[in-house]
Amino acid sequence: MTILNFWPFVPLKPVNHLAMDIFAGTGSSRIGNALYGYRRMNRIKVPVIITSKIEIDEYRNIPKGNKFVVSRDGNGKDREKGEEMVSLRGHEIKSFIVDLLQEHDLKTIFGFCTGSGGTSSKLIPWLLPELRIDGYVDNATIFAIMPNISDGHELLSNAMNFLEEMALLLDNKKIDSLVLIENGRVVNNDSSDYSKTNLAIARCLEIIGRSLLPDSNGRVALDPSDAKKLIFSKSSMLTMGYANLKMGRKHSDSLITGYISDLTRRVITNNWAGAEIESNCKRAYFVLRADPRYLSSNNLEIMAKVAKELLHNASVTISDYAVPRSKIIEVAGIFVGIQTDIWSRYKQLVPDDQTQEAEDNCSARIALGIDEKQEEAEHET
Ligand SMILES: Nc1nc2c(ncn2[C@@H]2O[C@H](COP(=O)(O)OP(=O)(O)OP(=O)(O)O)[C@@H](O)[C@H]2O)c(=O)[nH]1
Ligand SMILES: [Mg+2]
Repeated sequence: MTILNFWPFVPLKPVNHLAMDIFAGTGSSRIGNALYGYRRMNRIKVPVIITSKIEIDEYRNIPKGNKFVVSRDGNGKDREKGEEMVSLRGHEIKSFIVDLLQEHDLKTIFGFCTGSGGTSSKLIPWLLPELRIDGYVDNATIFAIMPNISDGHELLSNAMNFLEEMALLLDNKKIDSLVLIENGRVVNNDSSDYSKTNLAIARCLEIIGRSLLPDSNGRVALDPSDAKKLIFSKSSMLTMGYANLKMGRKHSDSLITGYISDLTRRVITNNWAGAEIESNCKRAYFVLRADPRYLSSNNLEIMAKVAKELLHNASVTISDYAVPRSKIIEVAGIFVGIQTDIWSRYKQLVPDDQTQEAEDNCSARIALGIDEKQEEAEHET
């Protein structure tokens, strides 16, 4: 007698992570915590957080063993202090990261930092080239979260120095790519606590990450090696974009198609580096995330059409990821090979002799002993 086994044999798939995400400092770690709150993210990448003792426990979505305390309470936006910290603790951090890379058999690293902070803006640009030169990774990408133009001279001039250092790293091929994310360009930017900004950034990263995984039918919307080439792009400036729409009650198919084309347009025109990407973007990758009934070939074709109309010189790839019963339609995009005027925009706001001026203003007021209240009272009369 033959025994028929009706249960299909489903081998447990080993988890093959694509990359390591390192989040250093306050802003980046909060983005990392938001990102790894999403289901299955930790099947795509391995997260690591490097930040101060007073903050480390906030990041509950990151496994304990993947967190490293580098200071007591940060470096107070002082990049010189950050550099000192790197020379004191850098090699210890490096060996912590090397162990994790080897444990997970990873050769790709994404390092997140804020361009204006004291800790991350020095640590990540030191760490990634170190790992790359020693052959521990063969693809090192820096994700730089850039300050709002309202953040004040000190932070903007930090960010300008950071950008100059990034230009050197890229030109000398010490890193493969730089992804620029300007806080002020993220939809719903909320500089009072950044929670909405961080969620929008995390959504975008989650959608792009998940688009690389097979869906429940084992289908990958895109040839995974093509997608990986695009996402782990080398020697390029990149940026991203994200837009969503909450659905109400029933909508006609044509209305939905209109919404999707509008979201695609917004992702391009409100991209996160404020760059004129229409003429200079070389490659673009879009993902539509929605209930499966909205992922029709017609809707995907409309996205491609809108993207090609706006991005004249780019090769465009469209992908999708289905979430049954989702009430939100979301579009995320990556833009490769962009050019931006970010440094000169900051420069216009930061006077050359900023520090000198600040000292003079301050000392004159104190030297003349002007009573603030007295002065105000006189203005009022
Ligand atoms: N997107 C985002 N940006 C943030 C957040 N918190 C701070 N920022 C930005 O980050 C910049 C400051 O960098 P931090 O991340 O605080 O700096 P750090 O690397 O922790 O360095 P130190 O605090 O100096 O030790 C500010 O210009 C803000 O624009 C956040 O939660 N999300
Ligand atoms: Mg900090």
